[in-house]
Amino acid sequence: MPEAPPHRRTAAAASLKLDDFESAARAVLPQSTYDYIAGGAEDEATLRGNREAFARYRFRYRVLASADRPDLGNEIFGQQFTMPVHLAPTAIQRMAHPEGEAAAYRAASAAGIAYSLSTLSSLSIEEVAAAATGVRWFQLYMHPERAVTTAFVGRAVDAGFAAIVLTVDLPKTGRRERDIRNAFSLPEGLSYANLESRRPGASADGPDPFAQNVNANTNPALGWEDLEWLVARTPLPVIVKGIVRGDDARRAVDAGARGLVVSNHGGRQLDYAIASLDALPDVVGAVGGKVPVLLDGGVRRGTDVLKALCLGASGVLIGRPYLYALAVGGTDGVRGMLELLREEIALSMTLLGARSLSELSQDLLTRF
Ligand code: FNR
Ligand code: LAC
Repeated sequence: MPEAPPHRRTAAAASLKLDDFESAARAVLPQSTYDYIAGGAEDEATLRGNREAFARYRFRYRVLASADRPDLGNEIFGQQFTMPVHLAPTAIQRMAHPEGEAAAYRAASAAGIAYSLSTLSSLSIEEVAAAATGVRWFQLYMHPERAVTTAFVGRAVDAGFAAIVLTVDLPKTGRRERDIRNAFSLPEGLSYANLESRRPGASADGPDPFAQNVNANTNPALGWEDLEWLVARTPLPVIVKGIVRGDDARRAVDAGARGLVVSNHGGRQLDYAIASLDALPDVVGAVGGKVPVLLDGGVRRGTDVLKALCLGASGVLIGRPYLYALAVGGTDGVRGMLELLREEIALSMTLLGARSLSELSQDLLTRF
């Protein structure tokens, strides 16, 4: 990998918390790329709401708990991870850094956590699989043509992906006004590497060229029967991403989902959607421990991770923070960001009085 330009290295070194990577990335990214990553739908109420929900919880910590060497290890789908944080699927990562998805996956692999590859990636399923050996999950947008979806799943199986993450909160792309203002489109020189021969037709609708691309490759009429169809045709566990209700959670599990991600797509889809953290208890209660429940949306601090786990999550995903770290420092940037988060989680567990993740429970929280 070519050495990062000096301004990128300095920016990464100066980051003391996840939010610092955002300001550093903003300085090196084109405005329209930064807006695409940072933005949300319409009034961006859900984007802000995801953060506000975390701030409403406070810890009722335990003392004299001898939690000086907390164990952050956790297991999902029989796989052991070094901490309960994984990388969420996000589109076209070469927008952030020339090595894109390969660089982010290498960082996840080195950190001992899972990497989720988006259907809309800028390196192919096979290229990413060849970049590292850690646990990789494939995020699926179901295509209007089932044959295309079948081919994606077959390629993911052949390339050693351990799970399919089916995203269900994007029948159509949300209205992202920053992107409309910027007439945002795929940057010059990048492509949807898994969809090479499938450029959108002129009829694809959407307010900006990027949304048109996405809409041309997703099925707006997706239903429960499509989930059942997918489960029946894939040998991998299917994780459903984008659930915010207990009844939908139960239905997904009944349809064969082996895991769920409580998510509102980082506030990029339905605006005024409930904050992920606020949706979590209902989903956890409905699922009753049958499958692991993950959460994403607004996780920026070690304490956020602990709050989600206290409320019953088996782990969390992060999206934007690692794209910013990727922009400022490639693989090293993402590694550095993950180590920062790991240190925050460990210190907060010591101060909270929790020796392992299994000791985290709702009893340690209060909400106002
Ligand atoms: C996303 N997200 C997303 N989700 C998905 O299932 N497939 C995708 O291709 C994308 N693409 C994407 C691009 C960008 C730039 C962002 C910021 C997000 C949603 C993502 O997986 C996750 O749900 C949110 O990013 C979580 O919120 P935070 O951590 O960004 O607040
Ligand atoms: C996004 C889509 C591609 O959120 O998932 O931008």
